[in-house]
Order: sequence, then structure tokens, then C-alpha cells
Amino acid sequence: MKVYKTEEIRNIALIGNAGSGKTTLAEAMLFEGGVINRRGEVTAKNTVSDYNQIEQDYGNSVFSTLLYTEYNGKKINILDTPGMDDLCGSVVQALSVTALSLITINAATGVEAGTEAAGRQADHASTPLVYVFNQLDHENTNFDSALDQCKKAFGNKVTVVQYPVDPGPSFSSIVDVLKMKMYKYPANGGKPEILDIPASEKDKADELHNELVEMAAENEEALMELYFDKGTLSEDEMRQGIKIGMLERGLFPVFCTCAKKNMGVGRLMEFITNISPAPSEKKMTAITEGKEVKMEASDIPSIFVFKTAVESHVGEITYFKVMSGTIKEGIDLVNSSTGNKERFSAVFVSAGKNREKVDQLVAGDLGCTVKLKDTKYNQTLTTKEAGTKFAEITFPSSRHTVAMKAKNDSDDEKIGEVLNKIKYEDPTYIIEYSQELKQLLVHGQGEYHLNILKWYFDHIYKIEVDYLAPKIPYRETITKYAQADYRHKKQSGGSGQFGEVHMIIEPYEEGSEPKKMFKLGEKDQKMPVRSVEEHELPWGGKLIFCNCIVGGSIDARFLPAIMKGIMEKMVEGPLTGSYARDIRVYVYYGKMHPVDSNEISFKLAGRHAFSEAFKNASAKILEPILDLDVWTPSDRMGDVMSDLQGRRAMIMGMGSEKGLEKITAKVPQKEMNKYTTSLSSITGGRGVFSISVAGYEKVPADVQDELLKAYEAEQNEE
Ligand SMILES: Nc1nc2c(ncn2[C@@H]2O[C@H](COP(=O)(O)OP(=O)(O)OP(=O)(O)O)[C@@H](O)[C@H]2O)c(=O)[nH]1
Ligand SMILES: [Mg+2]
Repeated sequence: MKVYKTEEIRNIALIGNAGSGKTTLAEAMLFEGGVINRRGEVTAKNTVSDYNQIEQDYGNSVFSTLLYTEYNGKKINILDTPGMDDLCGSVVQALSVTALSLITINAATGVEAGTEAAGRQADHASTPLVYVFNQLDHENTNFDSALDQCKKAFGNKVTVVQYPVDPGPSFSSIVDVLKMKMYKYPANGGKPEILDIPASEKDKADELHNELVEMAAENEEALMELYFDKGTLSEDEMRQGIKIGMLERGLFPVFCTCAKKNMGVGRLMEFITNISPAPSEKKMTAITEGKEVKMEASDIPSIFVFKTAVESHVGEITYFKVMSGTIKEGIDLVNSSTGNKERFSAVFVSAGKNREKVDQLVAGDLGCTVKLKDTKYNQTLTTKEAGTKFAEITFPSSRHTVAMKAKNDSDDEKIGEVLNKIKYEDPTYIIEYSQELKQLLVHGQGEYHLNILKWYFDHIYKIEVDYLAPKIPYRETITKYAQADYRHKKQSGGSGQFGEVHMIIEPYEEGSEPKKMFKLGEKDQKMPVRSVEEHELPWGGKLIFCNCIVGGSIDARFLPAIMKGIMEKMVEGPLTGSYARDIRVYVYYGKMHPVDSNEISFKLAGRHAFSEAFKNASAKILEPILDLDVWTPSDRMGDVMSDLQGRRAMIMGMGSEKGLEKITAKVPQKEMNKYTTSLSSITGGRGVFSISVAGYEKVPADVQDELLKAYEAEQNEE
């Protein structure tokens, strides 16, 4: 293969709703570029892009697949992404290394939830966009309505470059108002005839041409002046204006295709090679450490790994973007994160599972290699001296959690190994073993995402696993003060044990000061606080230990033992065995025995006294609360709100953002199980949400009763 220079490379991402035709379009692009000589079909499970077994089983893309094609002396690298919202991590990955996104829209269904999501992701990544109206051969195709929806959703920057003359089953012709030509395709697609625009389309084409000229002129002053002088722009001037407009995200061109029959695809590729930015025209990814580099073939070599995959027979495949310099077979680079040396035994361009060895790849190009020792996604390889590190891709945080368990206990260890592999292929799986809950938690994007994981266990690794609801990490605390004392005394044969501790415990609130006095019955009990220890608890919250011993009733050397005893009880609250938090303890009196007192005695006395006091201090269960942001189309607002009320949510605020209604709320974690699925069904997939941990709050009385009963039943079972 020819060595493509940086300016001859175009990196694009195909994004958009599931089923809109990204994979089919990619297939047609590869065919047009002569990379394949027969077009496969998604339904026939023989496309270049959807080559993984799971993609063929599911009938849709699951990973973003790197492909390349060649056109007009340029190389187009394509990342074909999955449209399912749960797989949005792959889209983030693709957007991080490309300079243009094509959002495919199924012209028969118009703007869908996934189209909006793709638009938001492209916005977030600030990537130039082309809207590709596909499936124009569908019976139900309504281009005008789909275009209207697109303008409504994405604004009037959406500008027609092409429109279909005869959308529907007999679709064959596209008017291009940049070229001012009509492309007429044979019934089964292929090479078009390029014709003058027929009289019947002239007025419409002229009007749209003028709109395009205006939009093209708008983005640069010099062009604007030319336009005012001449009243129009030449094709080249328009191209220049469109390019600037696209780069500044002031213009989103509309193109037309029937990917399945390969109509409109060649012309789209021509546009991409002419107008889409070269890799060096995109703002360089931020460098967080080490030497600055330039996206030039002559600079020192550096690559950014955006994806790692594992394939049977091949092993680990490392997908990268050449950020600077030239990467050749045999080159040695150093992983800037680990300091380890890596040798490139080969350099490949990738078209799905077909990899072709090449001599070299220059700055801006995308490719892959195999057999690296331990380099993972988000890492940079460069020279030791440069030590450059590129900013990592920030993957979406998880929205759905399950607990995973092997059907056979003997498989537990294997599960860990498999998960470790899979999380490198899909960074949006977060694996965590919770010591507290004694559960292996898998966090992902939604039920669909976790079903994919299960598919791997079933089909590839042949390990039977179950998903269980994750347990909720409850906490316990107290709501009023209580006193208790305990004498530990043991006389057995030789040396005995003796320790007596008196304490008061009270609820602790952040920033509050220790009290000086408590009422115990009729009596005022003074608290001469001599020292205060503040313990940040590993499970959140605090334990405050106040030493109020006067007159040496307990030796200072026994206080740490008392504290230890208390801590043993904090680990296992008396109500449900959950961790306790936010308690202040005053140890104010006790007794010692000149011979029998020792640390063990005081530890036990401290523990029992604390346990006793806890029981009398109106203990309450606390539950984790999440901060929730939900964005919903306004017509579903009522349903989303009433669903939230059913989840004991506290609504904190409402507003509008990006054409959606935003609700901010606090919701108990317990009630958020499978929220992805519910929100999606309420909003037809258009709702979006994010969650983060807010803190802990007391559960309502009925929930506390329920939990106590459940705990009791669990104890009886054991
Ligand atoms: N009639 C018609 N069908 C099409 C066209 N493009 C794609 N399809 C069909 O639409 C279905 C979905 O196409 P894909 O290419 O898999 O869509 P995708 O966008 O890659 O979908 P995901 O991978 O799930 O995101 C397949 O059955 C295609 O054959 C088209 O232009 N016309
Ligand atoms: Mg696909």
C-alpha cells in the first residue's frame, strides 16, 4: 500500500441511531475504494465491520471497528461505531481520534433517540459533522419530514448539499446543490450518470444552492465580501467556506445515500476527501506530560493507544493513532505510563478483521499492531527521552450495576481473570469486589451492556454466571444520646481480668462541638473533655472519641484499647450488621484493678458498653442517596416525574437544557435499580441521566421495618 502523507489522511467516525446504516455505509465505502470487491450485508453476517461473533449473533455492531478505504489518492480511516446507547463508550473512543463524524439518519424513521445522542456526543467532542440521510429507498421514506426534524433537533446550521429527487422504493437520483448536478444511479446502484439538473428541479435546486452559498460565505469575512460583490461564489470558494464552516461547527452539510444499494456513497467520499479536515487540522490532543510534539511525519515518533482488543488466534491487538513522527516495523518505543519498552514487530492497517502489513504509518494515521507486552488503551508510546503523555479518553461513568456470581463456586477465580480481560476491551465495564457487601460488582451502561458481558461468559469462556441485584451498603447511626457502663470481670485460676467503662454516646454532626453536660435521669453529668480524637471512617462518616476521665479512674494507657473495642462494634451495627457512622463517644468514668486490669479487659468493657449504649440511642438505618440529573423530552416530563416520585425521589430543581427538560433530584440508591431500562421505556430511549453519590440519609420508618425483618430472616436462615 502507498504511504499516505498526513495531509492525505481523513479520519472519520460513523455515529448515529442503531440500525440507521453505519455498517452498511462503511461496507459501501470500502467497496467504492476498492478495498473489497464484493459488498457484504449485515443480515448475511458477512460485512467487514461486524466480524465479531457477538455482532453476528446480535445483528448489530457492538464495538467500534477500524476500517480504511482509499479514494481520490487519499486514505479514509473509518471508525464504525455501535448505535446502541449502552455502547456509547465506543463512540467516545472513536471521536477521540477522528476529525469528522458522519451521523447517519434513517430517512424512513427520521431523527431518533440515538441520533440525538450522537449529536450530543459530537457536540461534546466538538467534532465537525455531516448528516447522512440514508435508506432513501424505503417505502416510508419522507426526506422532507426527516430534514425538518433534523433542523429542529440540531438547528439551522443543518444545510442541504444534496436532496433526493425520488425518495422511496424507486429511488435513484440525488441533486447536489454544491456541484449543481444530478447524480442518477442504476436501479441496483453503482456508478452514477452525472447529469444537468432537470427543469423540474431547477427552482428548488437554485433556492437550496443559494442557501448553501450564503452559509458557505458566512464563515469567513473575505468570502462574505466576495459574495456581496459577485452575488454568488464559485464551487471552489464554496468548498473553502464549507470547510471553514464545518471546522467551526457553523455548518452541518446534509448528504443523501442508499448505502444498501451503494448510491450516493462515492460522491460522499469525494466530499470527505475534498473538504473534511486532515488530522493535522484538528486541534492536537492535549499533552499532559513530557515533550510537546507536532502532528508531522518528521517529528519524534509517538502513538496514542485508543483501543485494545483480544482475538482468538491473534491475541491482543493494539489500535493506535500516530500522533507524531513515523512508525515503522521494528521500531522500539517506551510506554510513558509504565516505562516499559515495546517493540513493533509489525505495523498494520486494519479493515475489520483483515489486517494488511504496511511499511510505515505517518503522523495522523490510524493502525494497529500485535504482540505488545503490556500496553493498554489510553497509554502513549514514544521515545524514552520525550516521555510524552497524551490526555486520556474520559469514558462515560456507569449507570447500571449488577452483582456477578459463578454458578459453580469453583469458577469464581476464572471469572476474575475473564473480567480482567474484558475490561481492557471495553473500558466502560468497571469491576469491583466489595469487601463490605461480599459481592463482585460489575458496573456498566445498562442491561443490554451487561447482557453482552454475559454472552461472553456463555459463548466464549463457557462459564455459567448469574446476575444478582447488588446489595445496598446501608449504614447505621443513632438519633439521641444514651449512657451505658460495663464491668468486665473474670477470675479464672491465675491472673484475672478487670475493666470498667462508663460512657455516653450521641449523634455526631459535622462541625458540632462536644457537650459539657448531659442529663442522666435527674442528675447532671458533667463532661470535662480533656482530649478529642477524630476518626475518619473508611466507610464514610466519623467516630469522635472524647476522653473525659478525671482523677485517673482509668489509666490513659487503656484508652486506645477502649477505642479498639468501640471500633469493633462500629464495623457491625446492632440493627442490621451494617457499618455504623457519625457517633461521638464520651468516656467519662471507670474502674481499674491494681493487678487484673489489662488492655483486653478494657477493650471488652469498651465494646460492651458501646453496644449497650447503641441499643438505647434510637438507632436508625441510613441509606445511600444519589444525586440524579435526568434530561427528558418535555412531552414525557410528567411520566418521568411520577416515576421518580415512586422511587422516593426528592426533586431539587428543574430547568431546560439543550432542548430537553432537566430534573435534578436526590434518590435512594435502593430505588434506582434498572433505572436505565425504565427511563428508556418512559421516554422512548430519548431520556438521559447521570448519577453520582450524594451521601447517606435516614430511611423512612416503613423501610427500616422492612430491612429489620429481612435481616432477622437472614440471621434465622444462617
Ligand atoms: N433498505 C435499506 N436498508 C438499509 C440501508 N442501509 C442499511 N440498511 C439495512 O438496515 C439494517 C441496519 O443496518 P446497519 O448497517 O447494520 O446499521 P448500523 O447503523 O450499523 O446499526 P448498529 O450497528 O446497530 O448501530 C440492515 O439490515 C441493513 O441492511 C439502505 O440504504 N436501505
Ligand atoms: Mg453497525
